[in-house]
Amino acid sequence: MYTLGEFIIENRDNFSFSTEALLRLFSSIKLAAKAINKEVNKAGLTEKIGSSGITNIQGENQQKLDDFAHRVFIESFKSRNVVCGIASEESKDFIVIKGDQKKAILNQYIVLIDPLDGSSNIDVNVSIGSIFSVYIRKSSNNLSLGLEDFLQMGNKQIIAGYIIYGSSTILVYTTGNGVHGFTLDPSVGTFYLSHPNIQFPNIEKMYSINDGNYARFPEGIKKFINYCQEEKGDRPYTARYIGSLVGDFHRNVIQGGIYIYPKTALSPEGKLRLLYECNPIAFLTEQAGGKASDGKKRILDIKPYKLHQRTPFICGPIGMVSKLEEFMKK
Ligand code: AHM
Ligand code: MG
Repeated sequence: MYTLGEFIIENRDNFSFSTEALLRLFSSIKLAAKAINKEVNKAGLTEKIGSSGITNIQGENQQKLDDFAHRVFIESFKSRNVVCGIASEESKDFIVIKGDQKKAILNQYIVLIDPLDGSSNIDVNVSIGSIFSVYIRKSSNNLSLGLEDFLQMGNKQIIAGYIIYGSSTILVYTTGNGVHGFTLDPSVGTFYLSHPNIQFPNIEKMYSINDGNYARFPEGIKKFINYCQEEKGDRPYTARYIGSLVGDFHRNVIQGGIYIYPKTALSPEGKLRLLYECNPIAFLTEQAGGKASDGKKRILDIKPYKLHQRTPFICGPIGMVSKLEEFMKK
């Protein structure tokens, strides 16, 4: 059984960038994942549940574990001489990391993270996750980092993935050569390959949407929900919604289902953030043989204009997403 490190080395020819950089990046991500996993697992026993008392840049009530996860990721990227800048859901501006100048050749990766996604589920023992997305900086190494290094289209991502803290802890990633999942064995603290080459199955089984917002959805979305509930005759789609993007996506990619967070009258641009939620999940979706859209166009081709930009988000099996797009056109 491959460990994550062994798998990366074994498949190094599939990655067109430096294997050393990839190993350094994952060494940071694994360390952060293990530290967050440990804290999440004992959340009820420590002081770490509940609100931090801060309203974050999203205007949302930040949880203590959101802040903890954010700081853990920053610290674990700092010492590895591979990441020069980080943008996080929990930080208004991007963060510059000054690496060892002698390792400047390595220090050119940009990371965008949602350190702890599904925050509303923290206090109630429901699956939560971390999401990451990696780019190569656009500006030249001897210049300061600028917003343009972070506002890259999703189709320029070189790595994307997530960690789900669920019944077990699983790290799933893509470098553009399929999607692979590794389960943490907590007794030895190692991630082992458990889900090689994840692909959406050939069954369309479920749909995931917060239909408490139904009255405020665009007409096309309402029609698609009706289609899921009525038009499949005696075998309607099953509704499943956790309220953690990572958890909903992970289930849907394994069992066959569509995730939908449309714009609503209250969130006219949608709720989810393009750069560190939608783009990485869209990259994984496409690599798993699915489709990711804002209802009209491909997520990975959206040109970002600000760090915390929101977008409507739909991802799932190609047939289901295309069907939804048809309803949106009518
Ligand atoms: P968060 O990053 O603040 O946790 O928000 C993102 C989450 C997604 O994980 C989830 O799919 C969605 O928000 C749920 O929103 P809602 O409660 O409106 O259904
Ligand atoms: Mg989130």
